[in-house]
Amino acid sequence: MCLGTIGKNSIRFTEQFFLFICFTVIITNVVVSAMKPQDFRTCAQTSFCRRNRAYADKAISNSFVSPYNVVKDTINIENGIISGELINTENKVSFVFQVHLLMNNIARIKINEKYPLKPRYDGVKYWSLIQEPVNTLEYTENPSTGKDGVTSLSFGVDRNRKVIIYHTPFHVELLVNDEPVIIFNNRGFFNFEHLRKKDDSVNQPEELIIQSEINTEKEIQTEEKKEERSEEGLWEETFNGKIDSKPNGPESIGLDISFPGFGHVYGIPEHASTLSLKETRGGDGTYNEPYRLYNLDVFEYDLDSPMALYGSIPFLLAHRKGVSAAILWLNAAETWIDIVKSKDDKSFLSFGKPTSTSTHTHWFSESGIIDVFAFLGPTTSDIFKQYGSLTGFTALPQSFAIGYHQCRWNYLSQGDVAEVDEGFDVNDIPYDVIWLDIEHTDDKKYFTWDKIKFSEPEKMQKNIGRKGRKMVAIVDPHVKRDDGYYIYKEAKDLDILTKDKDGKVYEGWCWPGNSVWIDWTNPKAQDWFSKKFAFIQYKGSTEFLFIWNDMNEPSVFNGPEITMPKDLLHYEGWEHRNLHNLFGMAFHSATSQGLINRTTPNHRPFVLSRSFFAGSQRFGAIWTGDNVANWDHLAASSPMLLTIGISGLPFSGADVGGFFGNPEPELLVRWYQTGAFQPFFRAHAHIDTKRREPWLFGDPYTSYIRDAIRQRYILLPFWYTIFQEASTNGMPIIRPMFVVFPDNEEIFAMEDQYFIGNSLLVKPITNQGQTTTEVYFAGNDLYYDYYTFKKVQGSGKVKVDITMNKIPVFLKGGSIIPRRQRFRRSSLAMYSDPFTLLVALNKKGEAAGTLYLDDGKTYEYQKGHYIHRNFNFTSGRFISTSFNKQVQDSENNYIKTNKDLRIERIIVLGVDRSPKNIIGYYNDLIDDKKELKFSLGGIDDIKGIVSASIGVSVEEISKDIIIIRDPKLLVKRDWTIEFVN
Ligand code: NBV
Repeated sequence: MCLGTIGKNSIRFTEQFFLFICFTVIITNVVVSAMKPQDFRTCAQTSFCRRNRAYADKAISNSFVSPYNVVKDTINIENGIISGELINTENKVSFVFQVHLLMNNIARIKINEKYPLKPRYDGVKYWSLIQEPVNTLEYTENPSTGKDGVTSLSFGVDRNRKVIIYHTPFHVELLVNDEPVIIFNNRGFFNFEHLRKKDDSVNQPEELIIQSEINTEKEIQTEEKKEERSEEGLWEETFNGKIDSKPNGPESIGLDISFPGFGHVYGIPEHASTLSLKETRGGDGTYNEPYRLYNLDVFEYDLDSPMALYGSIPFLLAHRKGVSAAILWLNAAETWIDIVKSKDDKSFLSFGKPTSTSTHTHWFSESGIIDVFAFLGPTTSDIFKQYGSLTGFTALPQSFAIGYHQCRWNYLSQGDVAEVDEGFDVNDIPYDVIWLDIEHTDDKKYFTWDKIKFSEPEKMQKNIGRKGRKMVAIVDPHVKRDDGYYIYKEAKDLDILTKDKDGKVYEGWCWPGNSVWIDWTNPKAQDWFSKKFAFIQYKGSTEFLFIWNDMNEPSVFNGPEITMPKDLLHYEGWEHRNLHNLFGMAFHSATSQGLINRTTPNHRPFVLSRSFFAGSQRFGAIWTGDNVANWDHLAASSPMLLTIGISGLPFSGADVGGFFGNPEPELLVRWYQTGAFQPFFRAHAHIDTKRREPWLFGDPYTSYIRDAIRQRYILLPFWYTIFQEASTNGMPIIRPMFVVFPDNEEIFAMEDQYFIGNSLLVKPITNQGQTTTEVYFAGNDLYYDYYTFKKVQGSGKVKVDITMNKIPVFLKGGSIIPRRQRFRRSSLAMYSDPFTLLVALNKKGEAAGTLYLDDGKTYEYQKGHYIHRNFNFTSGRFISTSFNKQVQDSENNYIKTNKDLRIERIIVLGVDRSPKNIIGYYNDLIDDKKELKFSLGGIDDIKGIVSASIGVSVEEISKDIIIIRDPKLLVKRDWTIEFVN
């Protein structure tokens, strides 16, 4: 088994690794090979999951009535908060609840015990929210408020949002234009396990255990397993021989949340599942397990599964024709979500016709409080903005970060790095970043360098930097327990290490052997760590070096489910179980702050993280972890990234080529072609795989890969513009079909094609030897083949022939896309290049688009030092105006240093007749009109642009295009181009 872990390429790095893995395998039973489902708990092996599912089963029986009622005369309405008391009529435990009506059509429900034995964790908000949300005072109490056991208020600017609180039993409806969109506790699954003493025998939720025994009988067969899920699950739980001491006993919270009339729900990443989420309790083609949110290191993960993966965002979006609604379940403890759908539900019949399917979700977390945000849209774009206003919008990255990244575990030495870097130049392939995995360190001590293989790290980085490129080095969260290692020593002395249940420093196994983990939730740790990236502290680092955070779920080789025990102790004594899912984000946050701090003026950080939570978008990009080099994993990358993107974290990608295994050349090519159209574009490979730099495959494959990467670079201005927009309005960068066409029910579940922004339609090819595919052209408008500029004939599903050199990409009529068409070695080398504007007219002969530019590096843009153009083509007039009202052009540092940036070409698609002439002028020099050179499908002009269209010959390019040559217009100025007939 140990031998099997050593591949041909790993020889250089080592016996040490070999011994370590063998050792690890022996002591921990962790094998670096296929995923083992038995390493991870199922619902039936998790006591609070069993209990809450069992509670739900009990609640749907006819005789059941939820025991939670509003206590008479406790309701109070003040400053946008409705508060009151609840009582569990069965055990007489009291709770306090608050419904906050917030700005921007958001509502929040909080429920906690009134007299908890000790405080329950309520700290997630400090990590996920950018500020305490502001209550709205725009509400009107309805006349019936307080009477008949119902409290109701209308809120929002137009008072067209409504909250209705039913007192007996307690449930809450949220309505938009008088139609309920979200209902809490509609099915009576609300279950709040109050804190109790172990010897308080009256107060144990035993009947539920008995109920769950019945429910899970079929799933649990062996004696051993029976033992694991015995009643002790309440006060102690054992999994794979590891004991969770559970000092607080049962403390879970559960609530059902229904979406009446909504047939589709999306979100709650990270799962290798479908875009439109599946049902989880019974029925054909559904899952038997709930979707699980518990950040775990699951390498070579199974597809089409609700199993937990590396990250968690407890955000769920429901969509139906005409309206969207969403919720954020603000809890970072282990969480499970059951989903069922009902057809023709009588109580909801009038809503969401014609499908009249409703979706019912059931959320339960192991600990914490109930704190749920409801986003009342009404459109998906409203929701993205509402969610971003709470948790922050994605940080605008440095521009290099959206170029192509070359990674593998590992580039073996600085010589190897230099050779790979050179390989890109020799083969005329652009790239921006070369990555170093864990082997670059001295004995897995992050912030250090292997003294022999990376003896001159600064020189190495500067050589890369000289070409306008960057490096990324890995920094994992485990720290080698070695007194000679300064990171360990300092962290120990500062007393910022995570403790075990008895208050001693927790030690576990990871890459360096015996390791400790910094407690990222401690403000002192955040502060200390964010100084570790100063160039004088991180020896051998330069401004060309950026960071990769891996293993931050955290991955602990000998921990339960390969992660931290839940009873470890963090800052202020909080148990790990309360905040497990945000631990990785806290590390990401400290790292990203470290990169910001290291320069004056500050530069934008780039930190890739594997683990994530609600709010991670503020700290950097994420990727989908250890996927596999096969066609199914390539196909799965689309729904996974679409899901993560609509959950507020748009800067994401999947390892191009697949991490495990050796992709055949065709798969690798198709993966590059797909990755070039996904937000984070990085090739990566396991240490045991064969080398796969793009030129190792020979033509035609190397050419196909070169073309795919070049397409990424041509479109960088377009990508950067969409990133900037995402950073201000929360729109996903790649968008599912339902986001762009919210009224077309046929495509609500479509996940194998998507849009970049609203303009480019992409259909990845994910089958071997495929020669045709079906593309769905939604809406009643024109589409153009992105490469030939020919109009697509037909709408709806259209069969499209495909070739090996590219995947189908189409431009939606009505869009204007900025491109830079000169091939260079990196994005920085293109910094001053002129632009080509692609104008794709719609049926009305109109188009619109934008272009955003800034220095791509600093925060100067926040002070207005950027260019943001608004392009509009109507009635034969193409006008460029500025969105930037923040500073005068004469004061704009970006404009001052980029004053000569120009438009070098405009291509207008969908024109079949030539205007008499075309004139151009600056809007403030209306008397100085110039006639512009142009042609209608002119061969020479087409020859000039054909290199940007992959594998397409001059003859194949549409003749119905106008190409305006060098209009001599500067990007920074307002101008007009007129077609004169
Ligand atoms: O650091 C080594 C790898 C890394 O290459 C990969 O991208 C991560 O997802 N890391 C996991 C740890 C080992 C995985 C088998």
